[in-house]
Amino acid sequence: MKNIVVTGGAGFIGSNFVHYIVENHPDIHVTVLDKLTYAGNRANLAGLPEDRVRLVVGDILDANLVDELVSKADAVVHYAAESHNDNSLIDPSPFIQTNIVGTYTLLEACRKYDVRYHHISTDEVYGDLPLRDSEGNGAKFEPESRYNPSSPYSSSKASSDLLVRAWVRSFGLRATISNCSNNYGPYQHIEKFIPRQITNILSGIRPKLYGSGTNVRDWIHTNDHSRAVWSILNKGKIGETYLIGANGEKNNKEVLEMILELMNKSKDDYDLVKDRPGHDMRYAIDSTKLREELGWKPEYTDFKSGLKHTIDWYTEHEDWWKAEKSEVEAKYAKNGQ
Ligand code: NAD
Ligand code: TDX
Repeated sequence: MKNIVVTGGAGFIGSNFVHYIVENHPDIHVTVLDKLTYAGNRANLAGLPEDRVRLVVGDILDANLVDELVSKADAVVHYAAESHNDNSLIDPSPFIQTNIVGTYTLLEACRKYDVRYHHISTDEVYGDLPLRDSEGNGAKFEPESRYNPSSPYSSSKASSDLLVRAWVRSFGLRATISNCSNNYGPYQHIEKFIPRQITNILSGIRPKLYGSGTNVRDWIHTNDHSRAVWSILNKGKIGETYLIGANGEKNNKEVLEMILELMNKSKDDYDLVKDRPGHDMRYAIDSTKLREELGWKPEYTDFKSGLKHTIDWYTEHEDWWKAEKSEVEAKYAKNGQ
């Protein structure tokens, strides 16, 4: 494998993967295909060597462009997506186009040229789980868990996963799928929970917690996600689904209180706001298959320390997020959040 196309490589998790490749795999050339939507940012790839990384600004729905790039690739790693649940509740249309039709466009090109394809997906395709019982016991998602998505975002991702499965079975496409839990780390768009709260505090705005804050997310550092994707791309079994998670379950209130403490604010210095409609209660990943079959394990096992580094990054990179802050908050305010 020498030439990899990374779609969505100017977004949060995709750009982290591109950095990971450049730093760890000197023989690989990456072509990033990214539309640079509101969530994509050239700055996420700044400083990377031009002879190793090429950014092609374009749409995964552009079948001619996709055909041209895929024809020269050894593998495609598909991150590009509309990724925010709250946006999907306001206007599902781009989610259907990019996440479903865009994936279809890539699958057809990979089928035509017999190119290895890895599909980046989310644990949200499985719906949600009840909170743990009083003894702390609770179910987790497994690769065979039933698909049961809740939002336009998660149902569009579930649809794309099913297309991949069908292309493997019907056309013999050499594909794998990974479903990862909630990522955190630098370069995450400030519409998302953790960066929104950090940049609120840095901007003198009170953090906003949906509902009562008891919803649980299973946090993983985005660097650990990138390492897992690399393992699956190279060692994963064709046709298989791998779940990526780092045993990072925390409820939103706990995470927010940790951010407030790390930023020297009082633990109750936030607002409870309108809940998200259809808000998934709990996500939790069983990543045994990935750990046992491919030998992956997370390196970022201390969430508080990872969070502290993330806070430091947003504090030091105001120029990366400041210009967008008021627009993002105005959109939330219009929605009562
Ligand atoms: P992001 O919104 O930060 O980045 C998405 C990128 O895709 C942007 O650079 C954007 O410009 C690009 N893009 C959007 N539409 C496009 C199109 N039509 N053509 C080309 N490029 C387009 O998203 P993220 O949080 O980095 O998520 C990346 C992937 O990982 C998504 O597939 C998402 O479903 C999945 N995922 C995310 C998480 C998470 O916690 N954020 C967890 C699990 C899985
Ligand atoms: O201001 C907020 N207050 C709040 O309480 C925001 C923006 C969110 N929340 C809550 C909603 C969720 O329970 O925090 C939790 C995390 O919210 P998001 O950051 O929007 O993430 P989530 O909806 O869990 O989805 C994320 O993980 C799975 C990514 O955005 C998806 O792309 C990924 O598939």
